[in-house]
Amino acid sequence: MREYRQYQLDDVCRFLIEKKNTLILFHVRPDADAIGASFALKLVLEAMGTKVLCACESEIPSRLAFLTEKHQKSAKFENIDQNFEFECVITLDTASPVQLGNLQKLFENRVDLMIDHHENGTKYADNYIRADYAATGEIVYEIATRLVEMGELQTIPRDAYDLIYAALSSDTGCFKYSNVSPHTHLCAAELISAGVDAAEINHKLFDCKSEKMLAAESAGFQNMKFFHNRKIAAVLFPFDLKQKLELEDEHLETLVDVARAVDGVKIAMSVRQSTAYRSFRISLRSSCSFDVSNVAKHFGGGGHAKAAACTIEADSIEFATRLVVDEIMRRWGK
Ligand SMILES: [Mn+2]
Repeated sequence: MREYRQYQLDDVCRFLIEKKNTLILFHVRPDADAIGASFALKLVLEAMGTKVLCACESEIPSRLAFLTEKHQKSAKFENIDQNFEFECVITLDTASPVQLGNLQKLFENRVDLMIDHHENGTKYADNYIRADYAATGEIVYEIATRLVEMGELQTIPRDAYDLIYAALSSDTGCFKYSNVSPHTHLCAAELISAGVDAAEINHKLFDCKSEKMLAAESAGFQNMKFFHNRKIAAVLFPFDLKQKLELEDEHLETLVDVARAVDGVKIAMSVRQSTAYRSFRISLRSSCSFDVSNVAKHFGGGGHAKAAACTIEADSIEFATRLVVDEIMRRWGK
């Protein structure tokens, strides 16, 4: 296997300064960190005279469109200008090539630089990985700040601050998760000093949900199963339920939070069947020292110690759930 170079911050900056046409890719089912970090970097590079497009397998979920609509009409790869002659490809917040979804085939060996904060990813390009950072947005802020210090960037664009704040807040559950460090708060403080309306962004990210999302959470609560003395809770969401309630995948993203909110639950999961096929999307959250990223990795997925995900093929949703619970139990206490 090819050895990839590990970049230092200044290597990343020099790389970004040299390139004049850049394609930024981020992971499927994008969250506000993937989106915020990517679009903030786009604005920073554009301020330096670089032409940049951001792209992803899927469209920006409608509840996060407020972050991007001003900056690019669509982020779905097939909708972006197909005549764009990019000279380099950078991925953000994308820990393994699989996370590029259907763009994997096209780009797997064409990524020039991966910028990420996942600890247990698969390196597929020269990289700058800061597993000590809570969000990829934290890295982009560091890059932008350094570019200003170097005199390459006059000032960080105003909208980039909002995007970076959204990235930080999103990946820390509004600064609640254990990945939050003093550095995360210091970044957030600087962003707020620069004029970010934290209350407004957090309201949009966390407090308001569409009626469809709430309908999904309510149905998910009715469909919760407990294991291991109620220390493990799983919300099962089969395809027929999704159809019955006329929901899209993006409405099912907070289901795992329902399981996580139950008093006494240490490991929460959601098991989502988004099509009629026997394929199940598993989201895992840990509220204890148990590392769920190893479980996700066992099934070909990945993530962080406290939040991870994978996709499983199984004959039924119950069986898919059982497979994951068994794998958790096998590792529990080891
Ligand atoms: Mn992230």
